[in-house]
Amino acid sequence: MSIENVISRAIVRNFADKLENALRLDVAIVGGGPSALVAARDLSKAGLQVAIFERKLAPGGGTWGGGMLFNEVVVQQDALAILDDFGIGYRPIEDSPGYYTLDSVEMASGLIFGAVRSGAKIFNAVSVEDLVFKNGKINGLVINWTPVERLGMHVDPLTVIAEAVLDGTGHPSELMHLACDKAGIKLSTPTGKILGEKPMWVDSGEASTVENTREYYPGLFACGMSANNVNGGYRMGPIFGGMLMSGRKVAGLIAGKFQK
Ligand code: 48F
Repeated sequence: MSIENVISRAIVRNFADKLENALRLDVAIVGGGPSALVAARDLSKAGLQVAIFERKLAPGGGTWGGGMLFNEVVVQQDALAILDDFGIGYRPIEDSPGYYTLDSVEMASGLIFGAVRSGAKIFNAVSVEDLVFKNGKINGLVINWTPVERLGMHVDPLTVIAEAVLDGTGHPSELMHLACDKAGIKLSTPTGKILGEKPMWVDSGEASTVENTREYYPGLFACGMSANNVNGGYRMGPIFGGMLMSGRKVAGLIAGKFQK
């Protein structure tokens, strides 16, 4: 067999294996931003079968660009243990005890590497276009290639079944919108609907990102900016401790359900 065939066959077979193994998951995560990557690592370490489906070619979400493309971000003391778990470095900010800065490229690549190394699978360039909703419970995802979505090609999707689905889609809360608008689900918010993100207030937004991280309907969880948007929290800009702690919190909540 020619080397050209060896390369192509190995890629096709291994990708097919990877995708086939992900058709039935413990936890299906949508979006590969910082909160989702922390959740994926923690859930895999807890022994659960986890995959992330990320629309873009490069996972990492809003991490790469730092603040206004200055590729540094800030974290607070409470989140340092998570950075340590991933082996990501940071430096104290002079005159501001409790706050640290780090290279956003190191953070994005470190979170991705940590999630994959823990056993989570990442399917990049894959968009989640719908939910599986059976017997009053969210049961999985409907996926398609991002280029198919972008070009508006009339191509039917494939389906992934999962015990728990995590909306890590960031500001748009895409799964929560699908749940409300298409499945007619009442979320466990004061109105049953998405409350919507409020303007910038860093301290409040950081705290509410973690507080708002939870299950909003049987089988449907939210983390990171998606959770904050669903439950009406303030935005916080390029400080990432809340995102990291949200990922850790949701992993604990989901893992706890599997232990019952
Ligand atoms: O927004 P994002 O980085 O998620 P996050 O963990 O972190 C938010 C911060 O980056 C930042 C912030 C911190 O101060 O406010 O915004 O909440 O990443 C969300 C990811 O989800 C992907 C999207 O491409 C991005 O990488 N995504 C969104 N919708 C879909 C999706 C979808 N339908 N299918 C697949 N991926």
